[in-house]
Amino acid sequence: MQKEAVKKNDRVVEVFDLFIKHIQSFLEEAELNHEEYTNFVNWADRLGRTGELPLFADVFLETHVLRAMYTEMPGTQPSLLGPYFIEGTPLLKAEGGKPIVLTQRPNEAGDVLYFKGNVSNVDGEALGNVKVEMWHNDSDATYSAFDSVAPKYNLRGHFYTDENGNFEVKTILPTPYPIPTNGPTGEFLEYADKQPMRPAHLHLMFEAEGHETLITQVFPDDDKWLENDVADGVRLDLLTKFENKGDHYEAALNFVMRKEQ
Ligand code: MBD
Ligand code: FE
Repeated sequence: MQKEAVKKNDRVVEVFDLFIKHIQSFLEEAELNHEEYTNFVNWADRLGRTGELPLFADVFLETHVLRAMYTEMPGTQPSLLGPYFIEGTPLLKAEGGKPIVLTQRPNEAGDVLYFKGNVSNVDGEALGNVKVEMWHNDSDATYSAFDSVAPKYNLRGHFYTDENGNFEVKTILPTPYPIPTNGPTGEFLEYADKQPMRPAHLHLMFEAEGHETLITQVFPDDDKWLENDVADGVRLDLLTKFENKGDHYEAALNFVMRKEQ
């Protein structure tokens, strides 16, 4: 078999050199000894073998990538994609003048939530036909396709904004979420004395031609975990009131997309 030629990647060289430079000064400052280093390698090995590497990375690192990229930019702040996004969700359409219903089981437990919004861009233009991907957890705080017994696409789906950039979807309230504590990530939480909770949140991803894909989350503005989200995904412009209307809740938020560079 012929080996394919592998090209040197300048970005890899640049990033690896930076990584080593900072790791060296980190190791000097932390005064890590060899036993601690071995403990770390064994723990990281378990993290990989248990499939928790994406969880750990998205909880403890992703927020810093986003802050470095986006804090000073106009438009809606992105938030964490997280480890629970999956492709291939059902296309949802409004039927008979009723709102779009996010994929759910018959008699899905939880309080009904109507969530609506508008999508525009940084120039103030309304964006019709934007693909909106939405996913969130259920009343047991579990995500379909991961830690839930529900069908694969439960509480997941995608739909399109109307010609004025508006959408409305019927779902249930998301639930504050404890990240898994029974594996290496939980082991780390215990040693680091950190709590495992994320505030309740809706995951949303917006894709529009000529625009940067916006991956973000929406949080109820009265959630008790907003100030100590284990994953540090809360941003002020992503909070909104989840209003109790008696037999259902209503929430709304508008989203502003950046143009593609
Ligand atoms: C989640 O539900 C989540 O959204 C993130 C970012 C990390 C862990 C669990
Ligand atoms: Fe989540």
